[in-house]
Amino acid sequence: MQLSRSLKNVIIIELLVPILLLVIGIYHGLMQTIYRSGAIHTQAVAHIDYYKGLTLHGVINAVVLTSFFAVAFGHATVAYYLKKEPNKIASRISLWLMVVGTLLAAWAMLSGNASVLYTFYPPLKAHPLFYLGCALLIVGTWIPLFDWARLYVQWRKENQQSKMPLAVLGTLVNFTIWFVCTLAVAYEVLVLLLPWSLGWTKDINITLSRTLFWFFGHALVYFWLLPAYIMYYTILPKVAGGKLYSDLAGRVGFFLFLLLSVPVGVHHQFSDPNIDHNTKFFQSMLTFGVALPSFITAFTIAASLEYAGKLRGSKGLFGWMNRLPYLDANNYLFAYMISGLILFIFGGLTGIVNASYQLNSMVHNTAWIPGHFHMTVAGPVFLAIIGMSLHLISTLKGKKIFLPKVNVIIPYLWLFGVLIFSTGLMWGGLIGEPRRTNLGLTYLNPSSEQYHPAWVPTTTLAMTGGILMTIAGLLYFIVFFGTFFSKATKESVLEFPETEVYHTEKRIAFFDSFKPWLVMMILIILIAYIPAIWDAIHNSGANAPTFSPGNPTPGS
Ligand code: HAS
Repeated sequence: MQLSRSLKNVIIIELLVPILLLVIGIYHGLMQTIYRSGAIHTQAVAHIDYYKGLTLHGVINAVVLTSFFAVAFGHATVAYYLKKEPNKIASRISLWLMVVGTLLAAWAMLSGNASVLYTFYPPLKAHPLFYLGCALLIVGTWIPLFDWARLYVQWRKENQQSKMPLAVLGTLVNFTIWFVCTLAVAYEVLVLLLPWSLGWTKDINITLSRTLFWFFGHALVYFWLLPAYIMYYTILPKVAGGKLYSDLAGRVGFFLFLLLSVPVGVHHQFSDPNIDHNTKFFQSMLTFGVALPSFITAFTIAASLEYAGKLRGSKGLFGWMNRLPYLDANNYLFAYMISGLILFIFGGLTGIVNASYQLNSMVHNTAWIPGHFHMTVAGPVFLAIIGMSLHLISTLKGKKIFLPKVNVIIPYLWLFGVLIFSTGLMWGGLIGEPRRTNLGLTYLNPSSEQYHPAWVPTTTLAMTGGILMTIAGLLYFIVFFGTFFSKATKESVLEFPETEVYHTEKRIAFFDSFKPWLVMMILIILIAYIPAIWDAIHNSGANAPTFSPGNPTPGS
């Protein structure tokens, strides 16, 4: 399909900006592992201290990369499947709001005025421009949802009998979740954080801020995940050489995410004493519920891959696994997606450990947690993003992939890197290793009285994984920019490998309409969150003053 020049440029810029920033994001990832391993015993390297680096790492990789990509991929998906282009002016306004927001937040972080990590929990305070930048970035991502919804309504009128294309359903579900969850963080930023940061208010309600953040924060992880799921359902079976086992399973999965992605945020606050245990228990149960669409996906995609393997001549129960096109350089999307799926088996299982109310108290705030989330957001999410960014850049610019044989091994290198890295973190977490701590200054410094040798092997393992991940990242930059700057050899088109379905399933109106699901979504959110917000307002005690190293406890 041909795209207008305007939309093509918007998509290309939305892919390019975060991949450029990713150079900084990946560098700071490596630095984290080095600081933590005790290989260096310093507060800062090249004038960038540990927490400034960690903030840059989290914000660039987890917020900027993912949201720019979701919008770019959403534009591409909607245009491709509905055969209708998003509005030119709306898509440009959205892009520029996102770019300006990112630049403001980047200035605040790089100048050392916003070392508050990607969760920006008060009483850590950032410069007002950091909060403003985040708000603009979010508003920029809202605009496309309304435009795509308009295109979908038009399409529906013209195609009354057809099922909504699965990729479009996934995109609209994802951005609806995003819109709803970002309302809470917009309130947190505009009503609580910004006035406090501007000095208009002196202190802040910590539990309320955290509760509003996590209303957004866990739905955020599904906003990261769903573009990858759209690819697993609509592209992966095709590039594997098979068909999608069930399109209906995908629809059920996406609608379950719509219901359950938001009302689970309190599972990040099991240790917050001011929220009632009944609310925590209820949201813990809903968290097990939100694993359901992923179990459905695991089954459906495994069945689709098994079918592909059988078509390729596999024998026996698990023979299909040996027949898949793991190293086909012309079919590299398969390598990126399967590596992400393999990581997600472990990322998902560790998530279920976190969700278990009692087990959570063992792992909360330990290195186990980054071990879990690197097998999710740095697994299926990251690999799908970078694989698809390369695909879109090469097809939209009509370029051949630079170094295709190197390209196809990058995801496996990343996969092994993350497995080693996360094993180190989780092992460390189970023996008490804290997260978000420059261990090299104290616990991993033999000359410190706090030296804790039990964490030497765990952090060394994590650093080894981090080095492998960095090598994979560097190779990716070579392939991506090599492709971007090479001479165009083909016509510029928007194309996706399109999966066929294994069997035609009846159109079920319930799974082809948003209305009943939106009503259920709002009801479940109200039931889960009214008590949590009530507790956050009424049980929080006095507001807290701004954090400083000497307050609340004297810094060393
Ligand atoms: Fe999580 C903390 C629970 C999924 C990200 N999570 C985090 C944080 C992040 C994060 C960033 O309940 C840290 C936040 C912070 O900074 O404090 N998480 C879960 C649960 C799930 C889950 C139950 N998380 C994700 C995803 C993320 C993500 C997805 C990013 C994209 N998480 C938690 C909890 C905490 C938490 C607590 C708070 C912990 C604390 O105390 O702070 C579930 O959605 C997971 C369900 C997934 C599955 C896996 C299905 C497997 C599939 C692969 C199949 C493979 C095939 C290939 C088919 C059940 C789909 C086969 C072929 C071959 C060849 C082998």
